[in-house]
Amino acid sequence: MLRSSRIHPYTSYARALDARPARRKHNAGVLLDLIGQNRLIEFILKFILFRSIAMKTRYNLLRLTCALALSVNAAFVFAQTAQPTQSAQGPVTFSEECDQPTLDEAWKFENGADRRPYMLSSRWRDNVTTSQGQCRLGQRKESRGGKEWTSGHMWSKQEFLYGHFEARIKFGTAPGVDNAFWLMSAKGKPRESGETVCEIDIVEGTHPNVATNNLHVTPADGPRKASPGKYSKDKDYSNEFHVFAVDWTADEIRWFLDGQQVRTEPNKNCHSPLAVRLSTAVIKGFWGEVSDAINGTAMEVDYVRVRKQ
Ligand SMILES: [Ca+2]
Repeated sequence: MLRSSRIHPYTSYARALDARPARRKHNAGVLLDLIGQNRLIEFILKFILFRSIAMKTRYNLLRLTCALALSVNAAFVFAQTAQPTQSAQGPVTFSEECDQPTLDEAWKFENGADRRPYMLSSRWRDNVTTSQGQCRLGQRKESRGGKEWTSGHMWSKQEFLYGHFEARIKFGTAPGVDNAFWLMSAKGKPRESGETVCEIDIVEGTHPNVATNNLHVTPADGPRKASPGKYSKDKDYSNEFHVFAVDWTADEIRWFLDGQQVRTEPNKNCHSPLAVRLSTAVIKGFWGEVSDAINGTAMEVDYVRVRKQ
C-alpha cells in the first residue's frame, strides 16, 4: 500500500477529456444510422424529393426532418453514453458491520513493524477496536516495535475473485496518517511464486480532504507499475463518512465515491483472489506533518461489504 515513490498527479477527468474525440466520432455514426433507419424521416425525405410541392413547404418539411433527426439522435446518444452512477448490486458474500467485538473470526492482524524507514508506526492487533458500530484503527504515540508510533492493519481471512467491494469510512482527524481500504493477496507480495501480483487501492488518503486510488501491478518478470488517481478535494474525508467502492470484474476495475463512478481501468492483470485490507500508518514526508495531534486519532469504518456481481 505504501511505497517509497510519491503518487504522481493524475485525474480521471483528464482521461475523460482524452476520450471525447472518439465519442464524437461514434455519435456521427449513430446519426447516419438513424437517418438511414428511421421510417418517418425517410418518408418525409422522399416526400420532399419526389412530390411536386411548393418551395416554402419543402423548406419547412426539410427543417422538420432535421429537427426530428437531431432529436432522435440526442435521445439515442444520451442513452448510449450515460455513465452508470451505481454499480450492479448482487448478493452480499461477506460483511463486516463492526457491531460485534469478534473481529478475529474473520480478520487477521499485523503485529510488528516493517523496516521501511518512512514508516513511523508499528502495527498491532490491540490498535483495532469496535465501538458504537464502528471499527476503529487507532494511532497512539508510544514506543513499540522499534517505532515511535503504533497503528493498525487488518486483512480478511477470506479471499475474493472479482466482485463489488465497499466500505463506509471516515479518516482520522490529523495529517501525517495514511488511511487505507485496499485489496491485496492475504499472503502479501509473493513475487517468488512467479505470479503477477495485484494491489487495488480503493482509497488511501489523509486529513482532511486528500483521497487517492491506485492500481499496482507487479509482473513476475518486470518492475512494479502504479496507476494512481485522485478523488475530489472538495469533500471532507475526516469529519464525514464517505462510501468508497470498486467493481472488480474480469474486464474492468471501476472506482466509486458515494455511489458515483469516478474512474475505470481495463483489467489486464488482476485475475487471482485478493483479501480485503484496512490499515492506518504514521508516515514520514508523505501525507503532511507528523505531530502530536495524531495521538488518539482513528480511522473509523462503519462497514465493509463484498457483493457478487
Ligand atoms: Ca456499522
